[in-house]
Amino acid sequence: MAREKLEPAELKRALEELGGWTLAADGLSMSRSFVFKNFSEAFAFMTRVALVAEKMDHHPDWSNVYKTVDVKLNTHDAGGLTELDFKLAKRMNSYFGS
Ligand code: H2B
Repeated sequence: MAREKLEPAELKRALEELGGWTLAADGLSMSRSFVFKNFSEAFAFMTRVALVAEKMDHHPDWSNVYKTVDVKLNTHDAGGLTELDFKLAKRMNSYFGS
């Protein structure tokens, strides 16, 4: 199931395949910092992601300062990382362009 915590081996493989994200020391979340050219691009990214997140009913923990968007993903309901986090992270990578 998409909302079930991934096993350590699956998690390792998924992270390698995804690229650009860092696993937290406790292994329960992953993060990435996206830096854009300016505030408008950062905010446009957040808008696109917000629409997908709402559709997925899966929401990022994030913050924005000027042209930087810091994102932390995990599945609160599962207390760790699930397929949903990887699905959303993949979308973010593709909107960012890497
Ligand atoms: N987002 C994230 N990141 N984790 C969740 O467990 C989660 C969510 N649960 N968005 C959803 C909403 C849940 O609270 C609602 C009721 O479906």
